[in-house]
Amino acid sequence: MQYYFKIVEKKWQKIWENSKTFKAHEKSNKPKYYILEMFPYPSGNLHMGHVRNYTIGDVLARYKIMNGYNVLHPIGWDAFGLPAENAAIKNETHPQKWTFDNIKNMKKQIKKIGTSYDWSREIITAEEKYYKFTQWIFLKLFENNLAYQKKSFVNWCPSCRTVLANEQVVCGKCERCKNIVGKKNLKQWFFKITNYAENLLSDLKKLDGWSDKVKNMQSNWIGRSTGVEINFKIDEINTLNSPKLMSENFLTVYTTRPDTIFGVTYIAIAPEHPDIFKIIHGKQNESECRIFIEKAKLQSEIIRTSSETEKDGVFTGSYAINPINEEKIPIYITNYVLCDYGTGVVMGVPAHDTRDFEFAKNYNIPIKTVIYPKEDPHFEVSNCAFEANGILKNSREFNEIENTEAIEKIAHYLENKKFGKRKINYKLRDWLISRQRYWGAPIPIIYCPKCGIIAESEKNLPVKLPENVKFSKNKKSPLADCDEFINTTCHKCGKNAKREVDTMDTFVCSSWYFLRFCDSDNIEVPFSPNKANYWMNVDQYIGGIEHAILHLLYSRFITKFLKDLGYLKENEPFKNLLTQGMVLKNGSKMSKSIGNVINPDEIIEKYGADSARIFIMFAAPLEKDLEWNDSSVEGAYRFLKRVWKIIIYFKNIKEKKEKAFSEKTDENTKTLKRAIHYAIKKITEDFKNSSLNTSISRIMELCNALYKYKETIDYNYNFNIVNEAIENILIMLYPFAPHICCEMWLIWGKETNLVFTKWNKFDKKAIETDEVQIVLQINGKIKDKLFIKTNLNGDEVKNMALNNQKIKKALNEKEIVNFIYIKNKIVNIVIK
Ligand code: ANZ
Ligand code: ZN
Repeated sequence: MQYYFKIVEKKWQKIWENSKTFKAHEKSNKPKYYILEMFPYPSGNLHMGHVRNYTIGDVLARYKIMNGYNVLHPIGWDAFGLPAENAAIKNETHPQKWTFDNIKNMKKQIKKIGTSYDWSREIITAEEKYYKFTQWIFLKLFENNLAYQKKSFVNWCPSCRTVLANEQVVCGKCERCKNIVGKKNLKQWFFKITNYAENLLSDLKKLDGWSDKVKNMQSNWIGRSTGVEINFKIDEINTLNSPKLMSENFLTVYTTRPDTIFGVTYIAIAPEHPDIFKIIHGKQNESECRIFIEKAKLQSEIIRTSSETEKDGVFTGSYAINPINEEKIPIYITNYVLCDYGTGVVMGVPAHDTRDFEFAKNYNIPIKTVIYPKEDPHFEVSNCAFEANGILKNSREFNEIENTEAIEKIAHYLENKKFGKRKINYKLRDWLISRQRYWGAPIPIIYCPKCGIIAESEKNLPVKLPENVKFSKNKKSPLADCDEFINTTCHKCGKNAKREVDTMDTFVCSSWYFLRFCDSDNIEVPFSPNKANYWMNVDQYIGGIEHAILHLLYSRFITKFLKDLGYLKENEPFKNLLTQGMVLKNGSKMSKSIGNVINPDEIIEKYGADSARIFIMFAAPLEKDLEWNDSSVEGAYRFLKRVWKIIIYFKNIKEKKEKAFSEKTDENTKTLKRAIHYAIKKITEDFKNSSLNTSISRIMELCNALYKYKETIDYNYNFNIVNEAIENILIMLYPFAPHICCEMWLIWGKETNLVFTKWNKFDKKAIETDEVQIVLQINGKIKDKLFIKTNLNGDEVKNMALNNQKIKKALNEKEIVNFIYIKNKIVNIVIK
């Protein structure tokens, strides 16, 4: 009987599929466990990153079933998005066809890995029955004033002809097509995620099952900042050529460093600031200012705020008055101040802020030191800004106060004098969801000449994507050209009206899909709260670190929002989060352009899914990058053959020579028993700690112990212990290599279903031992390992060590200077 993985894998995949083994049910006495891998974008082909992601999820899902959980393990497709549309233009296929063909192909590939998905819950976000409810979520947000329209400057990729989120702009270039991203002023739809900024931040504390790394990334993205808004009066005396500015004309700055207010030597204002034209109107350099403003507006924020970008600006001709000392200071328009953070105006303190320092150097603005380091009272800023903590000077009654304290004192002073007020700001921006593209969920909004901007009525959902549209390179969104789509009637007044032609960012689709899996067939509502409350939250979520910010933040936002509306009990979607590392080949990420892509199909064809799974789980800790290695896959395959071989060996003996099995319990039996229970203990711990890469080697060790038993005993086997070893090898190997284990389980004569077999608890007694393993070193280098009885004294150990063959050889009669023995751990022999 040979191990033909192709036959075995096909056979079991069919059995699981036909008997709906992994179909999840809400009715169960077992505790629920919801395990989810980030659903794939149907790009066309599965890559090794997918395989790693789904294998990890599958191992955990199968393990949880064995541990008595009612497991939900679903999968679906994040099917809207740009590539489908770009492919449509390039290859003249319809995005729908391109997408669904890809899904079909990738589904076949995923099934070949042997994954335990409940395929009856499969969802495709581009299907009407799904995006109907994505639109429903839009309507709910709109009803609650959390979806709004605003004209704003957005990142615009001229080649993809669409708006990009900040994170889709990498080093000022479009993440997809690598063209330089510009700015465009467009009317756009936003979700008011900023309303949830504080919750999104403070609830991070509750997420014990998330890594600090991801939590920090989220926290930095939300970017809570506490500071003061200070009003600087605009000086009127210098406005001779312009209509008099009103006396209540102020520029309000936002600063986190009120302690530096005596060091302010200019005001910097963002080019997009709404009051900018009031300030430059009629000034000598008005036209120069206008040119600068237009230029700066086209630069993306990422470029503008990069430390490499030259700090650029232009003097407005106007001045402001510092409220604390009535000093007159010039107002500059600068590229490095952004309009939509704080107030869009900054008080420039060149002595204590690096950006301000660079700017001041470029424009010959005075630099006034107001903080000195404790140890140097005569300190003056010269080569670079002094940003560290210190003591105040040149700051009147605040002199000689520590600056950390002065922040409080001056904030208090400013508030008292009504010069300003404390303010909390967030870096987090509202979520721009408008996309000027076709392949997305249409935004369910109607423009009615009589009723204005109104939401489509819930009963008219979905607002369907029309199929017959033209894709061409030069036009805007194909929807903007599709009369059949645009023209509609207003559900309020019955008059002719127009539809919104923007579609939603695909992050909207993926911000709630984990809820849909709880009730994927529901055609009335996105999910029944009962079912969602049964399954939610996701107990274990697994995906790439590249989604650590946006996808997770948006999912958390939508979950919190739906909870506030009463549809959900949980206010966090993902209890535990595992971010798996990448799959590398020769040290770099697999990519077509480098030509180092390993095709999962070929690996499975050559070695089988079980071997590929074993390799993937074995080769690296889950969160670390994994270096692809063909010979290790081959090694995994040889290991499985070894497992197969020994089980067949014992099966044959069991059948032919039943009498060869004894009941006697000797030292060998005890040793094997210890190996079995030690493995159970360790692998169970591995699962608890998500450190599964070590589990395979533990199973290998157990397998070796069984081989050793077979060789030492020579035919007089204790059947009970052999059976216990084989059973546990199969149970513990099963989550990793499910096909071969199910087959072996049958061959070994088991009639139960291995999938639902209970994971064993280890027997404490069996692993108790009076032996420990110590290492033998010479000059700190390990030469051998040795089992010794724990009660040996130093001399006895010394004797054993000096008689050890490897030590003898290494010593080679050299003089021993020192002999160190750390009890039950290390022997170190020091030689010259
Ligand atoms: C004066 C000052 C002096 C500042 C100093 C810093 C150091 P966070 O912590 O990120 O909130 N700032 C405020 N609004 C800005 C905008 N729209 N564009 C660019 N920069 C802006 O940073 C707050 C600080 O960033 C503020 O404190 C302001 O500079 C700047 F020694 O004010 B500070
Ligand atoms: Zn109307």
